Amino acid sequence: SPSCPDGRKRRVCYYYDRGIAGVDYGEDHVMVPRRVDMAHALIRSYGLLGDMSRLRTRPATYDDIAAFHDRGYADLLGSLTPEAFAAGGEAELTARSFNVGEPSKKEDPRSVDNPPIAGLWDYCCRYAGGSLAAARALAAGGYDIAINWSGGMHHACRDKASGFCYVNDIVLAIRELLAAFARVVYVDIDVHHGDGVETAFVHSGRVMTVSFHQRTNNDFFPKGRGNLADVGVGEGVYRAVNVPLYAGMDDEGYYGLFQPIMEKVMEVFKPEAIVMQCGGDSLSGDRLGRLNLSIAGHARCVRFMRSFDVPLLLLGGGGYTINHVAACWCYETAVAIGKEIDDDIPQHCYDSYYQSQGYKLHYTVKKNLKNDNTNHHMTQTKNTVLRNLDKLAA
Ligand code: ZL4
Ligand code: CA
Ligand code: ZN
Repeated sequence: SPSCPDGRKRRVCYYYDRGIAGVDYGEDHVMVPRRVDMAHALIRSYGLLGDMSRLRTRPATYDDIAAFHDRGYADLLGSLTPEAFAAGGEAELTARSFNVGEPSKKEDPRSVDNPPIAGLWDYCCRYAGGSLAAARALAAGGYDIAINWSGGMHHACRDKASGFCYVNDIVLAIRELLAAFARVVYVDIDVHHGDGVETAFVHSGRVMTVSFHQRTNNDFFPKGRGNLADVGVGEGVYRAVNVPLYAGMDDEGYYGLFQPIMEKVMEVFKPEAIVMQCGGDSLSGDRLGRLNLSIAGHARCVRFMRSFDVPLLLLGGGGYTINHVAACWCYETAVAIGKEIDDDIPQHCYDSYYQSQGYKLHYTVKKNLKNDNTNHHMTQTKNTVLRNLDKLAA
């Protein structure tokens, strides 16, 4: 059972790089890196910066990135410019072969998940550098919790971009942790399946990956991934855990799965470090996700993982209603520190973004949204996962 009172203070370090806020995926793209700047501005306005050390670090290097990624793909990321892409020819063809700038509808160049953005390599090196520095801070033992809200890009593959993600900072950070810790658990509460991370460690006996996500039957991304029956391969059998959920999932149902499953994971796998991807697209009212979590419900999962008093790396991820995401990550920063913060958002540079939620951190979730998760489905899912985990118990 959890071993440390919630209220106890933890040594927390925090990575923030202002160079990420200006990154532009395109005028009407749903991914808005400025949300990390909004979260940072909130964190500062609540006075939380004084309770954490700021992680200053160099951006990741080519070699850091090529430790996991294919060199041909890293070379493409390092050399591609929007101008070269637009000029067509070899640059465009190469980029598209790595799923960068590849439109889903041939005739609509805007229908691109992974655009050839200006400053792409710099962006990747900064968010990946933050996750690597955070992992190193935990490995060195100087901190209990490390935070990088600009990281959590869980879909990036060894040799291609996917789902707005170019470099998989999570895989890089876990590899770094494995140099110091025998076993690492990865838990992913983004509304999408953490496919890139699961694939990277699907054979590993030292990394357990757990994803809670909206079901990916036909329409939801990434198609065909994250089924209850996907449990890992070889040494990794029963070390991949997938918890598919239907639309409309509320706080109570979510925690009713999260708490017993993660408690069992901690009991049978005994990880020495935890990496948590805190994608804010599982929140109620997200532009892409259809779950119905409140900020309190989302953060309760963070508080639960914190309670084990095992080195904890907190990362961002998705989140497409940017005022909700920024409020959520600010609140979760306070949870990490172990400090209560007021519901009234202090006056600061972005406060007009919070008008629609009455300038409150904890906005109200949808009351009339149908919850498609039946008690039967949730019980079945929980029991199947717990039975699989039992097979790992000695
Ligand atoms: C958009 O409005 O399911 C991109 C992407 C750009 C601008 C205008 C173009 C409109 C939603 C998404 C057409 C967009 C069509 N613009 C996008 C199979 C798809 C091919 C691309 O949170 N079209 C692909 C990826 C997912 C698909 C989700 C989640 C990341 C994370 C971690 C990645 N891709 C169908 C969709 C828009 C856009 C509006 C979009 N893309 C929604 N879902 C996807 O897990 C960071
Ligand atoms: Ca997930
Ligand atoms: Zn997502």
